[in-house]
Order: sequence, then structure tokens, then C-alpha cells
Amino acid sequence: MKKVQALPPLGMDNAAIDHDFRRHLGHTLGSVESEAQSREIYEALALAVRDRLMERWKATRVQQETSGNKRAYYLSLEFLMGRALGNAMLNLDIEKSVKSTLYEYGLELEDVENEEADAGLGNGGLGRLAACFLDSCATLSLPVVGYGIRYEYGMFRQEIQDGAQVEEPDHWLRNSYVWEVQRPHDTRHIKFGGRSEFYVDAQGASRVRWVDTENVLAVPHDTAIPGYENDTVNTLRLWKAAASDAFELGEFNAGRYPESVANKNEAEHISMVLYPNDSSENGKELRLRQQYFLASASLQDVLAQWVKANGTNFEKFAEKNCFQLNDTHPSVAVAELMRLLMDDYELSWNNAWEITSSTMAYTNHTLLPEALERWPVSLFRKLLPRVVDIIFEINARFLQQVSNKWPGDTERQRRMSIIEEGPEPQVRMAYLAIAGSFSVNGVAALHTELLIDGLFRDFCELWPDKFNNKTNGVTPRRWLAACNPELRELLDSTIGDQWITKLDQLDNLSAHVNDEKLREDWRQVKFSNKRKLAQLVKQDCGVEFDIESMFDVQVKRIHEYKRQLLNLLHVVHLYNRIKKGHSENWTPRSVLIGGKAAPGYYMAKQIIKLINNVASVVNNDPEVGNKLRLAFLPNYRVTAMEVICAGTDLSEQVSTAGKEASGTGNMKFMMNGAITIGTLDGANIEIREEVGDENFFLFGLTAAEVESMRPHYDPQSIIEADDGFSEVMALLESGHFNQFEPGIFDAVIASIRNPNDPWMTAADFRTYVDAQEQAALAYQDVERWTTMSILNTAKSGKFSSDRTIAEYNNDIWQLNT
Ligand code: 26Q
Repeated sequence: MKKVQALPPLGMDNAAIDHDFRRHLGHTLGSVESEAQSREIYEALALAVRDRLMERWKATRVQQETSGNKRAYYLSLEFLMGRALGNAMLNLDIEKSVKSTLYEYGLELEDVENEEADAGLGNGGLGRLAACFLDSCATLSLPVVGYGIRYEYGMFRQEIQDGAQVEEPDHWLRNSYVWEVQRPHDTRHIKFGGRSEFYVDAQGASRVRWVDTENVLAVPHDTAIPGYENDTVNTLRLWKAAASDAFELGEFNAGRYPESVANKNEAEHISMVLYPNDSSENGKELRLRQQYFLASASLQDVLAQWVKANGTNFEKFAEKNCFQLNDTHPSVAVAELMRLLMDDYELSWNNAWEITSSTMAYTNHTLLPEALERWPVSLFRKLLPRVVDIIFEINARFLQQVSNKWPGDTERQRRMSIIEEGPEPQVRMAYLAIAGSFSVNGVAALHTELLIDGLFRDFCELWPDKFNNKTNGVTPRRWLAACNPELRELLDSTIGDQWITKLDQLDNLSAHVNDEKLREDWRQVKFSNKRKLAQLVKQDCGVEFDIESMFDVQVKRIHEYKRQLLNLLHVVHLYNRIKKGHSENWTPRSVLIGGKAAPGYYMAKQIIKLINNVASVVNNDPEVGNKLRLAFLPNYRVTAMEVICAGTDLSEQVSTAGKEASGTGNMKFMMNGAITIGTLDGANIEIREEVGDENFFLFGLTAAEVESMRPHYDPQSIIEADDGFSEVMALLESGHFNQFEPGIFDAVIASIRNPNDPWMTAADFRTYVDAQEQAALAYQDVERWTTMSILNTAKSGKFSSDRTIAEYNNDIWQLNT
């Protein structure tokens, strides 16, 4: 289209927003105003807000395309975005206008917001980190694009039936999703199957093409990622799989209509569902298809944009582009970029490798060796024959480097090989990612140290400069400003409002910590947030939390290493004390536990059931009364955390030291003034460093102590030597919590007595109970608790994802700001 006058910018005032809200209600949705349904009201409002994003989005795109500046791409199988409306309003600074518009119609903003489903396209920490990172990139005006998969079904919805987890599909797109824009003209073709064919090109060079493939289309759906009050709007591009027309046409013409439709289905399966396990699932073909689908579509997209702007000269490509791999999940991108550059753009191996290995960067998120991703070579070869050829060539050249550095050390070559030999050879995805990347990072200081000394030791000896730490962070927009508006106001009136983008400024609170007015307001805000959390608990669990009691919360995926069991042992211990009458000088406590178990993780599901059984005994015992309450919150998700973190007093971060890479929930709680009870694990260490040991309840073995105790770990004698612990075990083993379900908890309970318990739960029981006692005492001392709470918020500045992203940019991406 030629020379079109741009529309004037949309107004941001009440009248303009009101006008567009009504226009969308009447003209876009065809709703009769007096009969409008709440869903229509939500959609009309969302569209009015989206219009305001749209013009900034276009401007950002034009600016980024014309500047020729370097760009980064965040490749991730997961983006746990949560809701978009509140976030967009906050970042556009139109909350007040919207509120007053709705007020005119007798509507509450909160009710309207509740019409939006969570975009739950992630399992937990890794997916939510990706979402926080996008927010920070936009807020720092960094040209970063998120690339992911548009799953039709996100993380399952968790229901609790008879105390046990039941999974229900999450069809989050059912009511249409107003925040996405389909961009069919950027559709990419993804190949699967077939074989490599060698040929000689017109110049006489020998080349390879990948033929006889089944092709799947990747159709992009873009979502706007607004920065905070800065007019930058970045893009999250999610790929949806579709059957290719050409493929269908052949089948139609051959008169095989049902077969052609079946094929269509198979293609579309690729983006159907998020895998709901948060430690790698080995060998599922569909998962590997998803990984390749994302990697190939995204790389083709970036290359096509490059060629459009620069032609097929790739000399400056590495200077202008950087790919950040969110764990190994998209790491087949290393081989895929090689393939595209060589087969499609005719680069030599050396030139392609130079580009690949200077544009790829890999972030590791796990210390559990069993969670390192591996794929059978046979499966890889069936699905991606051409890609496997390239992986083998990468490995051959890589092993040559290893043997140059350590001549004759064949054991080391075997250890470091990207291909693990054995009866069923496997591709080690982490090693492919390390070999193909110029940067490898862990997500907290301890995690990175342990990677360097342990999991990736050999690689670190070969390439010490590749390895670096980037301690995680979370976005203060969602996790403080939006989820805790009352605290936001109190902060603004005490230290000004600059903390929203410069979180270090929260430290200015420290100077006001003894201000009586602030302290009283601080407590009132916490009470108000606890009231909201208690409402949620009442509604979703049917349990009454007394807001005067200490709100003690552990929400995260259910995993043995995260030790929800240790938390439960403490609850049973408190229950036992109450029953024995040892409850003088008691601190009333309300314990909340929430989280999803992977559907195939038997132990995790048992833990959920045990929590619910203990809860029903504790909550129904009149002798316990208000002293102790326990609730399991069903369907923990981003939107629930927004209520939970604001209303929490005590944050449970109790993983076995050396197992939790970082944790990010710990940071959200801290920002909102909760105090942590935790081990020296992941980012807990850095949280404690920031806030000071007097404002943190520490317990448990260190990572080093865990490993040195392991060979002679003897839980039986630990339990025997500790009366309180013995009584807790006796209660559990007597079947007190499963009187009508004999034996159902045998495996879980036995794990605590097992000398091979990898998580060494018994080892930390006593120090944990003691630290809990300290926390209970501190809570009784209102003045002390208030100081601790204020200082936790004040010292949380480091844990802004703005700081994390600034470090990624300085050390890895090097984008102009
Ligand atoms: C891999 C292959 C096949 C199927 C599933 C997976 C898979 C999916 C998700 C493996 C792992 C995950 C998620 C891992 C995760 O969330 N890790 C967490 O990352 C956070 C952000 O860095 C850290 O704070 C947590 O410590 C870490 O557990």
C-alpha cells in the first residue's frame, strides 16, 4: 500500500478509552450494551487496551527493523505468561482511566480481569522465568524476540478428588484469545523423516539436500510484550503447527480423503499439548518433534529476515544476532542452524560453524544428573536424518579438539562425547549445547559453581571462559506493583515510585524502618493481603485461615527434592505437640501447600494425597482449633501466586542443598515482605546475603555436607535419637492419617527411613524444627517481625529480572540500548 497517512495516536484519557470500549462492545462484538455478558465486557476492554499496544508495537518493530542493530532471540519450549490485561494496563499507565470507565457502568475491574484465562504455557520456574525476562527486555528497550510454541492445551488444570490429584485439560483458547495476532505470511515449512541426498551443484561443489520429507507448516501467532511506561512493545512469537496444503492435495487427488485428514491431524498434534513434566522425559517422539519444530521455525524466521534486509551475505550475521537457549530443550538449534546455513544458503562447514558457535548461548537450569536430556540416536535418525549427520560431524570435530588437548585420554573422550555409546546410543543434548555455544550459564551463584566443579567439569577445563553465572530475577511489575497495589502505594509514598524500574531503590526503605507510621501501615497492608489470601483458601480449599495466625506457605511443583515432605513432617510434629498438650506460648499457624505433580510421578502424587489426608485430620480436630491449619491449594498457577505472595508471612524454601538450581518463588515472596525459612541452596544463599542472617531462618546441611554425609547416611539412628521425630514417624506409620486406606502411604513414609534417600530428609528434620520454632517466636514479637518484613522488601532489589537481563546483555548479548 502506498503513502497512507498514519492515524493520529489514540487518547489515553477516560473519554477515549470509554469510547473505544463501547465501540468494541457494539461494533466488534455486536453486543447489546444493556445485555452485555461479563465475557464480552472483558473482551471489549481488552481490545480497547490492545489498540493502544498496537500502535506502539508497530513503531517498535519499524524502529528495530530500520536501525540495523543487533538482536537477541529467547528460544524456549515454555512461556508461562499468566494474564495479560492487568499487565498491559499497568505498563500503559491507564489503570485509573479504565477503573473509572468501568465504575460508570457499575463494574469492578477485578471481576472483569477474572474473565481472562491464564496463558499457562509452562511447567514452573523455567517457563515463568522466560516470561519475566520478556518483561524486562521490553522495559529496558532491548530488541529481544521470544520464540515458543502455541500449545492448544497448556499446563493441565489440577483438581483434587478424595485428596488425590486429577488432571483436566486446559483448553485456554476456547473463548478466543484477544492478545494474539496471526501472521500467516511468515509461515515456515518444517521437514521430518526422509533421507539425505548427496549431489554436486552447478559450481561443482558437493552438497546435501534433505528429501522425501513430510512437511509441517509453522504458523506464527504474535503477542505484544509491553515495556513499563516506555512505549516499547516487543514480540513473543508462538508457532502453531498446521498440515501443509501440498501434502493434503496429493492425498485428496488420490481419493484418500480420510487419510489426508488423518495426516492433517498428525501434523497439528505437534503444537497440541505442553508436556507437563519438569524434569526431562526420555524418548517421547512427539516431544522431540516439538523441539525441532520450534528450533527450525524460529531459525528460518531469523534467517529470512536477515536475507530480506541483507541478501545472502552472512558475514555480519554473527555480529547482529544472538540466540539464548532456555535449557537444552531447543538445543537442536545448534545443528539446525548449521543445516540451514550449509544446505539452504550454501555456506561451507567452517563458515557455518563460525556463525553458529558465536551466536548460540545456553542456560542450564538443573543440577540433577538424571534430568539431563538425552535422545536415542535411532529416534533422532528416523525423525531428523540430516540433522543427525550434522550432529555426528560436530561431535567428530569436537572430539578431535578434546584429543588435541588431552592426547591419548580415551576415557575423557568417552565421557565428553556428544554421543553416549551403549546398546542404545544417545545424543547428550547438554553437550551439544555446550559445544555449539559461546556462553554457558547457570542461574544462581551456587548452581554455577556446582556445574563447574561437577556436571560440566571436563568442559570447563576445555573452555573455562565460556562459563558464567546469571542469578535469576523476577519482574517487579507483576510481582510487586501489580499483585500488591496497597504495598505499591505505601512504597510510592515513602520512597517515591522509581523503584518499579530501579528496584535497588527499595533499599531507601531501610532508612525508614523505625518510622512508626510506616510500620503500622506496613502491618495493615499485610493484613489486608492476608485477608484476600484467606478468602482464596476458603473458596478453593474450604479451610478457614485466621488472619492473625502466621501464614506459612510452600507453593511450587511437587518434587521429592523440594521436600514438601519435610514441611509435612513439621506440621505433624506441631499437631503432635498440640495433642500432647505441649502448646504453651503457642504461635497459631496456617500452613498452605500448593503445586502440581507430573502426571506420571507416583511419589509426588502420593505426597499430595498425604498432605490432604493430614489436613483433614488436623482441620477437623477440635483440640487443634485455631492453633494449626493445613490446606492444599488446588491448581496452583501464576494468577494464584499473585494473591499468595502478597499475603504470605513465611516462605518455605527447603530443598536439599545442592539440588534447587535457583528458585524464583523465593524472590517473589521476599519482595512482598515474607521472611524465608530455607536451606543454603540456589538463590536462597544470595537472598540471605542481601537481607542479612538475622532476617532469614536458616537450617540444614550445606551442599558439601550433604555429599560428605551421603555414604554413611543413617536415617534410622537419626530418628531413634530424636524423640520428637520418633513420635512423628510413629504417628505416620500407625496409619493415623489413613485409617480407611490402609498401607497407601507406605512407600512415601518408608522413603524417610531409607539410607539411600537421595534427598536426605531426615538429616535436616531437627534443625528445620528448631528454625521453625525461631520463626514462631519472632512472629510473636510483632515489632521484630515488622522490621524483618520491611528489610526483606528493602533488600530484594538484586532479584529484579531487570538486573538479570542487564547482565545477560552486558556479558552475552551486547545489544545497544
Ligand atoms: C524436558 C524434556 C522432556 C520433557 C520435559 C522436559 C522439561 C520441562 C521443563 C525439563 C525441565 C523443565 C523445567 C525445569 C525448571 O523449571 N527448572 C527450574 O528453573 C528455574 C528457573 O531457572 C529455577 O529457578 C529452578 O531452580 C529450576 O528447578
